[in-house]
Amino acid sequence: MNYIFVTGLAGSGKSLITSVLSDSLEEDGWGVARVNLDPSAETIPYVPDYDIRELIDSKTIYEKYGLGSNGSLIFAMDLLAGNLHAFLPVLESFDLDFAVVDMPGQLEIFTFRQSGPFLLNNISKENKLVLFLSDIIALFDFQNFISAEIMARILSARTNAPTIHAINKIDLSPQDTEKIKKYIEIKSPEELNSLNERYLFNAYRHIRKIAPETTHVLVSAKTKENIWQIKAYITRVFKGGEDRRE
Ligand SMILES: Nc1nc2c(ncn2[C@@H]2O[C@H](COP(=O)(O)OP(=O)(O)OP(=O)(O)O)[C@@H](O)[C@H]2O)c(=O)[nH]1
Ligand SMILES: [Mg+2]
Repeated sequence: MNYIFVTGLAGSGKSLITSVLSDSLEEDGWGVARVNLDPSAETIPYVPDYDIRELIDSKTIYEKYGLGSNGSLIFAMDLLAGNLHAFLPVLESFDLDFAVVDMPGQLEIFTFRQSGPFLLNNISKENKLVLFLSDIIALFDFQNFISAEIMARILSARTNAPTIHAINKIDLSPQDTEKIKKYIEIKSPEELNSLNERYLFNAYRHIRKIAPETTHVLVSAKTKENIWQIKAYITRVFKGGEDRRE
């Protein structure tokens, strides 16, 4: 089974895109498992084939150990990393083409902790792809855009997986969509106005060297615009086609 791990900024649309992308892959004839690996999720917009909250939820941790909401989630992910045997066999029992896995929006588990990369690497050593989501409204200037890019690259490097940086919610702002397209095209620091932007861009260029390939798509989970571009990349990465179910 090929794994698509949906990560990214809090509230960027990870759960909605998990639903929309799974439906869309299914419409193309693929077998898809919808997996919720977010122990802090309150409601999710799809019917999960597996839901980690059956095993552990942040609210119980919060009540039991007296941790705050962020601390509870981090503790829950540590527990999951230490107890793979409790849920991995269920995922492995799915005889399907793809698992689309909805992850928590707390990026610290991927950037500063071992649990995020450990989970991704142990759930699937080879056949995985990271779908990293940002919210177009959060990327309102170049510094925010490049910060999201850096996060996406760090995740890619730490999981050694190809990454799609999906800038979501383009339905909310056609002007910002045009602006982001220009940011994506920037190739050299000389194209930037301020010293801060140039330094950040240079930092990004260095970080890019340690990451496998990443690509960009500008999408809307709400209107489904450009979801096909995510599917095109996914099927290319996994060299899909051979085991397609009709
Ligand atoms: N307009 C618009 N709203 C969206 C889009 N995608 C998601 N949303 C909305 O954004 C809000 C957050 O979406 P979620 O899917 O819960 O986001 P999330 O990344 O899973 O959030 P956390 O798990 O809390 O980090 C919801 O109200 C969604 O309906 C989009 O493409 N356009
Ligand atoms: Mg969510």
